[in-house]
Amino acid sequence: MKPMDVETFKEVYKKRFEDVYAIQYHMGSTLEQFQVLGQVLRGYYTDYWIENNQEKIDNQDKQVYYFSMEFLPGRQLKTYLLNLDVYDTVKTGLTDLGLDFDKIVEAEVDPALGNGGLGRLASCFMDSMASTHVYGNGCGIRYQYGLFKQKFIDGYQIELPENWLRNPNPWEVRKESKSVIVRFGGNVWLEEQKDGKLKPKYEHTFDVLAVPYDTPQIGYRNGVVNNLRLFSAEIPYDEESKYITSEQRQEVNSITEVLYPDDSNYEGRLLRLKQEYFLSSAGIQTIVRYFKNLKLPWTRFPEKVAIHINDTHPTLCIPELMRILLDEEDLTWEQAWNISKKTFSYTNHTILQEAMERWPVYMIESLIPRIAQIIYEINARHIRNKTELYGSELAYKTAPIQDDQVLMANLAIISSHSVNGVAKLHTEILERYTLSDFKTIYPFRFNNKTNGVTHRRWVQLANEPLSQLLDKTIGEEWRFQPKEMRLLRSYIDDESVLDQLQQVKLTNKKRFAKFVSEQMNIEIDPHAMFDVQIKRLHAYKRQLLQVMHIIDRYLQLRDNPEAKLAKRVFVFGAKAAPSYYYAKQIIKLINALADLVNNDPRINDMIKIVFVENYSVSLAELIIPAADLSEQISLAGKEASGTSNMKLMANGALTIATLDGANVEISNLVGPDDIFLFGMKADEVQVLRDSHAYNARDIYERDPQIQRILNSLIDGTIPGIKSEGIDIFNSLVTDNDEYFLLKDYHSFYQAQMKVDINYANKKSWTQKSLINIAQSGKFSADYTILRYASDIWNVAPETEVLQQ
Ligand code: DL6
Repeated sequence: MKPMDVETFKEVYKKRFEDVYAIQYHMGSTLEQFQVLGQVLRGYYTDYWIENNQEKIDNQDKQVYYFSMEFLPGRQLKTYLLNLDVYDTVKTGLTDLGLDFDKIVEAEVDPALGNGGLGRLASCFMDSMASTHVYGNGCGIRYQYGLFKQKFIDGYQIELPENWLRNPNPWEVRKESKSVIVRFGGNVWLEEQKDGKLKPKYEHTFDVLAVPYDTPQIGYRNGVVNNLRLFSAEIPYDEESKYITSEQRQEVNSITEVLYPDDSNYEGRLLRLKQEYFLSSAGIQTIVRYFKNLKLPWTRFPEKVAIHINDTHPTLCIPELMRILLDEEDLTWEQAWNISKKTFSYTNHTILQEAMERWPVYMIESLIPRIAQIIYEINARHIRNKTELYGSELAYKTAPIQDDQVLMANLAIISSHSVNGVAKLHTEILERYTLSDFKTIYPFRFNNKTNGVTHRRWVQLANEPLSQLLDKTIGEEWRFQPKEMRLLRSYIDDESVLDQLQQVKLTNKKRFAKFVSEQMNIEIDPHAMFDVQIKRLHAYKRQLLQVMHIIDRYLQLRDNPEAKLAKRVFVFGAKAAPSYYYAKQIIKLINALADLVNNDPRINDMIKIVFVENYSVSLAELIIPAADLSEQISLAGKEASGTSNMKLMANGALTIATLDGANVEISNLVGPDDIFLFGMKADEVQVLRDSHAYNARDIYERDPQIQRILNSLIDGTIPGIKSEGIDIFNSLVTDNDEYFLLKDYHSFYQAQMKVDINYANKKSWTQKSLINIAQSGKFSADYTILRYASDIWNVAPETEVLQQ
């Protein structure tokens, strides 16, 4: 990397500040300071970026394109500083200049261009691709408004628009010259050419300009700069567009205006379909243009390009590539199909039926008629070929079109060369149940790629005290090779290291407690156990199970303030989809319970509830290092993987978990003594559900502990709730408790009591924490990416990062 010393940085910064704002550098606002720092950094990294782009063309290295409707990058500044190896230089320089580094960092807007796990994973992957020398390009949408800003008013969630572009974004570069036209609607028909070939003709289409904005993705101290390209919809600058009406103008703008605020429920809205095609078409056209510059025959396309589809949302990439190859490049169907299949791969992120995308055929037909024709052809050929080989039943069951709907997962699976799940258990469930028909037809297409997280953001940056302790104890190699964190294991009996680890945790807890005191006016004791559940609010994730547990403790303490229970701070961070009424009721319940518990002198502050508003990547960076206990309590079989489980583990939290998603792998790595497992296993859940024998009311009526907890929802114990208490009570008792909370409650409670006992023994708790940290390196997204690179994308990065 280029050297940058503190004095040079200071001079460059001051000069730039004065040039831009025409005032002395120390007179500027924090936002101005951030903007100038952004510009200085940009001046520093653009050489690498240009070089990398040129090398890409010169060397013709295979490129990976990662298509995702969501990227959730968090603030970029610290990542850039760290990865460019100028973190200390810049921090010292700014401090020398009398500026507040932390405040400048906070001036950056945290772009919420994703809902949760899926978008955050995409961003971890971007960081890891650059850091492991995989030439990866992100393709997404530059939403003008990200995920809504959550406010609590009287305990209810209110959604406000999140205009993340309110300040200039110093990292992005508008590449107007690289814009492409995306065509919607109109009529299309096939016309015979002189050579006898059929070519589509279009009329009355509605054309939209897709303008790319590029943001660099800088590798960790390796000089690699990849690209995240987000497309924005604009009106084309041609003659005809002069006559565009204001409704049409609004129609264009709306395409990239807002991110759909849901991650677990499929919403068949036309605008969403437009967004999906807009991204797919713009991205694929860009790739085709790049490939054509290489001047290679089309058969070599899959040698130079791998296209990955992050969940089914960008599946229209497949018929879009087919369209271009057939209509514009004159390839035959067989040629185009072969190229396409070798190029695409797809990741499934959910088995929730309600999240599976399916679009009515009529919608696709009217919005993108040529794409509809291609999907019909894919469907017809699939049925024909597979009927011959496997019989018509299997052929029809796996067909992309069923009941006048296009099933996007089916389309993605039959048109890709690889389909992967995101944790071992999830992939097993896909193969055995959800996608078993496809497994019969394509036995070798399925594979597992357990998710990962980047330790650069989640440990090196979020937890500097821990990072310094690791450096001091095991050396710095872990920063390049997170697996080397395993070396910490040998310090399990080292009193000094254990003491220091406790100090690290306390420092982080104090930092969070200060935030809670200043921002929420709640005083929490940093010596209490910080028990954390941070994730989207969804019934299957079972925040309500934790609520039951809190009510249980509260009632016990109210009866007997001397009850032998650990002092705990329960931390929640969760947004509910605006239309998800039940989830919003649970939010209200948590807030009402917090009001009650936090202000009841009878329980001597033994319980505090902190429900942070507007949970985000930046808040996660504050909460995770402070966590003692990580709640991963979804109903087994429902959470595909989870990634907060990995981040919390890496920061020394112990996990209380069902054997769901990647919890299974965490449990195997740390061993049964260093995780608190409870509840039914996925196959037991399946058996119970299939048996139709579950009777929640029966449990409620026979079990006094559960009865007391549930009654508190309806008997006025929690004064802040109104109809929510009754509705939630009914969901559990009357509607038979879809996610088996009552069934798992006792096992959960026992595990929580075990947590209390273990927490009382500080030394052994810290030893367990140490083991969790030591084992967490295996969940580095760097290794996950290397597995995608070798098994799926067939790219061989020149990297020294060890494979797992
Ligand atoms: O793979 C990333 C992430 C997993 O860790 C979560 O377990 C899973 O729920 C989430 N899936 C989605 C599904 N969205 N849709 N559709 O967000 O993916």
